Amino acid sequence: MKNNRRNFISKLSLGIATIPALSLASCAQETPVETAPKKALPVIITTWDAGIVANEAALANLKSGGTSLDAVEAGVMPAEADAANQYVGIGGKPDRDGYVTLDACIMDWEGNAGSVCFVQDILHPISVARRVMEKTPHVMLVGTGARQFAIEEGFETTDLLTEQSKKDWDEWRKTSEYKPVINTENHDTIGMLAIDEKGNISGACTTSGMAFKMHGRVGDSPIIGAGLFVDNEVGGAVATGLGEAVLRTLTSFLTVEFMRNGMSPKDACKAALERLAAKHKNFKDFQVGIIALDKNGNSGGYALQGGFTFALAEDGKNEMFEAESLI
Ligand code: SD4
Repeated sequence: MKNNRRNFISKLSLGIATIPALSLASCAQETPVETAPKKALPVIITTWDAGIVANEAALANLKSGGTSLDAVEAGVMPAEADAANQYVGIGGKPDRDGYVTLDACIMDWEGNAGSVCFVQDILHPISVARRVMEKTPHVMLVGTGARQFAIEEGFETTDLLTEQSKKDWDEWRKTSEYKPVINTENHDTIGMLAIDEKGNISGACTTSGMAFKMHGRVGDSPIIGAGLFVDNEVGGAVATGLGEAVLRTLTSFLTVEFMRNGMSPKDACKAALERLAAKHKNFKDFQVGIIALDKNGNSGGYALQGGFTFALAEDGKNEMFEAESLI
């Protein structure tokens, strides 16, 4: 059930002190500031409408003894395996040359991170990203190297281009016009943040990226600091939307830094989007949404444009919300 956004806003503002706008110079501050009372843990927050199913999978994992890292991996996997979701994993819309290429990353409460970019034929890139994190001295593997590593690790190859996505690609090729539509283009990339009962935060982000992108294009989603960032002393953030704009302004890292300086998760998302908007003259032409979770389990989201939804699981509930927006 989609909630009235005002309810959520008033719910979020309860107990949160008003924080003045902070200058970048003050971002050097190291000590996290308490902004709001502790929530009952766990708390899970996920981008877009597929977030409800993702949160359920993550909660089930936590219940069976998983950590927040296990939970975010398990949480985003149903979307990767859902052929009807055309923005993640199998069924993802191909690039302009007809190839489905996937980006994913994962980060845990100890600051460990793993990422795969531009990987093909692998159903669960999030699990490959986790293996990169746990089994290699590296953070990122790309393209054929990432695919080769996945196969060596026992992942099977799968044809990810579905009939529907091929049809959409054929249709697009009639004009080959590329103009991202604010919310429908790339809708449903999964970005998830979870804090478990021990207070440990992890995050995951997985996508097939922008539909009909140039072959070889990588967006923000697998880039630590852009699509996802976690600092367990402070919190975590995930971005979705036009990856190029997020890459230019390192939105997730910036959101966490704003929380470090005392902003609530929602205010930090908003401030990071104000920065992004200030750096992009055309910011009214595209969408970016951010969700954030702090070390006390408080969470929030914000977007450039209306229509950005996220799912929040806390206090035994799992509900959709529409974020407030700058425009
Ligand atoms: C990208 N940021 O590849 C991704 C797309 C996305 O919801 O998040 N869509 O640019």
